[in-house]
Amino acid sequence: MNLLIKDVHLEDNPDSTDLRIAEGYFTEIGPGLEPAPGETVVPGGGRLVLPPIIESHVHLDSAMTAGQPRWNASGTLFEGIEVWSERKRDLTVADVKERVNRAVRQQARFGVQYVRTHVDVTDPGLTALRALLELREELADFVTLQLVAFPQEGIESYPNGRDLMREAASMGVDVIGAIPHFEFTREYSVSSLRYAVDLALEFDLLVDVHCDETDDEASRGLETLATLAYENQMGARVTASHTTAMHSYNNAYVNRLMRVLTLSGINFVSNPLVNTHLQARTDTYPKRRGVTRVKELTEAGLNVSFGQDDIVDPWNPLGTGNLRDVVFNGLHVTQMMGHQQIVDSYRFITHNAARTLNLSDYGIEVGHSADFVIFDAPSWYEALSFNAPVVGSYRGGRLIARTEPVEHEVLF
Ligand code: 17E
Ligand code: FE2
Repeated sequence: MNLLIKDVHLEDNPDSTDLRIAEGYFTEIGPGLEPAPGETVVPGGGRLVLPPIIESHVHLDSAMTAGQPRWNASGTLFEGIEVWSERKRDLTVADVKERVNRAVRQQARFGVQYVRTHVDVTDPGLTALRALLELREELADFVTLQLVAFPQEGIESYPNGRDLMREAASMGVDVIGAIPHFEFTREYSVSSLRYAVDLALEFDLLVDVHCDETDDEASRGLETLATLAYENQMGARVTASHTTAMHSYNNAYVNRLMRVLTLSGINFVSNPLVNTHLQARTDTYPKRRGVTRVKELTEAGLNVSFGQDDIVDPWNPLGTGNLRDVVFNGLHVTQMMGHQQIVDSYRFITHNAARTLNLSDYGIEVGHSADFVIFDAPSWYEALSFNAPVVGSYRGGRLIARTEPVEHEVLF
């Protein structure tokens, strides 16, 4: 179907524009386009149009398991890992597929069309990975899934951890993970990162590490990861996720660290909702926020995106998949509430995340696939502040999710 979307605000452009779509691609973008024969006209009503929302960090294999077999009572990362380890023993391919199918449809409601999901491979049967590999194909028309081989219980500290990572690489994952702060020793932490980077180079894959997700200021996986990325010239192919220890590093150390971070050009993913909840659980008062230095990294020109991390699982029983909530929380907790910072913040879940995922052909441009979302608000500022729904999510020019705008009536 050929479409003419009339009168929308593209990203942060205050002027109204139109989008012409033929055979699933954008063919013309500009104001005042006239309908062509056979075209269906969709009135945009001055609403905001963004490129598809990107979830750059989530664990779909554990989605919808909160309370199974028990709840995470302490609210710590480590109890979450224990609870998941118990639940993991009962995984079947059918169980994982049923839950992930629900989770991606929930994400679709919020305009998500790209998802990088960390799949736990510290499982001798690699059950979750087998399920996700099937889903990556089955769901490809609706969502692009990027799979990370994620060693939740360690590469060096889990039986056959290295072999499981290698098997996952040969089965066809997109990204190699690691978890240096969970390894038994600092030496293991370093060698696990070397192993992960070498494996990624061997299989020509990306790297995304759960890096220093702890309040321990001595957790310094990041300097090793950035140095390996720099020395191997991997740049944007490498991502450091969480990096919450950076919140607790002393400023003199961060000043030194910033040099290699900048030289390396790696990406960062912050998960502010989850890390404000999981971190600083050993603090009394005052309590640290436990979120990486998003403002300083951004100001230094480094690429940062935001992720949800969890959808109703042992780490966040309240995760919805709606990245608007993540940006909303993230701006507050990182104190990025300047007007321009708010206006720019959709980039954390669109363009910045696209760089993290190494997407090519992302964005609303003539010649690109007609993938976009329409919010029921005229601008990102208003969409964010009034929690406006995504009224339409289009992929290849086809409507794949829609929400009726909410009507409010105040009776005085
Ligand atoms: N596993 C982990 O190591 N860290 C997290 N934040 C989650 C799972 C959600
Ligand atoms: Fe995570």
